[in-house]
Amino acid sequence: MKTLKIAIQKSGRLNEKSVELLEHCGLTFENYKSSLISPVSNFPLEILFLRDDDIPEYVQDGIADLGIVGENVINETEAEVSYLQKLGFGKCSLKIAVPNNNSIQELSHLNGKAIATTYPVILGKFLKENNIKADIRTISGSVEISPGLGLSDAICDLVSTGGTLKSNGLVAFSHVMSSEAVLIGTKGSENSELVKELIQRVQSVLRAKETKYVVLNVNKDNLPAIIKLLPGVKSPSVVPLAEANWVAVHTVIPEHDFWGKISQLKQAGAEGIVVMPIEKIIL
Ligand code: PRT
Ligand code: ZN
Repeated sequence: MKTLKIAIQKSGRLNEKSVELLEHCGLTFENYKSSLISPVSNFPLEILFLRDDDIPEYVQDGIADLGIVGENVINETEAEVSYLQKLGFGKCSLKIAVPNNNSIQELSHLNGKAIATTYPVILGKFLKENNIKADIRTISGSVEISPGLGLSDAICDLVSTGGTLKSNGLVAFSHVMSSEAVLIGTKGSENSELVKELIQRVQSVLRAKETKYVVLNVNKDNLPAIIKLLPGVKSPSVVPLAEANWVAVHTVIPEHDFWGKISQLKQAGAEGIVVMPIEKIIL
């Protein structure tokens, strides 16, 4: 059977979460900082540890069958790959920012100005789409200090918390793209049975992260009201308790409306609510 290769970032912001995701998929491998390639002992897969910038092209050319990388890097390299699954981490936005109190406050003000970035391809397309003629200055890092040094009027860079912009006296005024880590594959790789199996495992881990397992006790009189509040995977399991007329309800609750749902359950008579993380949900 063919052994697949998956490329992940060797070190940096996506490394830890990528390794964690593969481990949660039940894959066993050594994660030595020094290794460039690590075989998985319980699945026909090898993990390649690379610079994130190289991952899209390795996957496009089939040197790796799969990769985990930010959408920003895929778009910048313009690699022809299949998007297999968004992964929900490494979230950030590519934004255009200018020094505080600057006269540049809308896109048209960028005409004739210099913008420093490490994303010349994405920025170039964005400016073209918006009919702006600006001078793109491609630099390899520390973009945020370039206006202060007089190298540019504006910057185009990734923002997550906004702390870096703030501490450099910059303010964002235009959103270029949103990005998160994605699982990509060589075009056509999605038809391979092994790749399908891996995607299924990844999806079951992601689904589990989005939900919590909840057990609560309730008097039978209040059970109909509680059940109405619980969508569950199918319907909740109801287990009798030693105390007469009381039952335990087992269900899953989506993470996004978790606290709202818990307070509704309490109001409807739920007691002794226990909440547990879920490892996987296999549908
Ligand atoms: O060595 P290698 O080439 O592999 O890594 P790298 O240094 O090129 O990338 P790395 O590890 O910094 O980032 C990897 C990926 O993480 C990026 O391609 C994005 O997809 C994603 N990501 C998410 C981010 C950020 N958030 C982020 N905030 N990448 C970079 N930043 C930087 C940004 O450039 C700026 O300097 O963080 C600063 C801003 O952060 P805030 O929180 O102050 O706004
Ligand atoms: Zn990089």
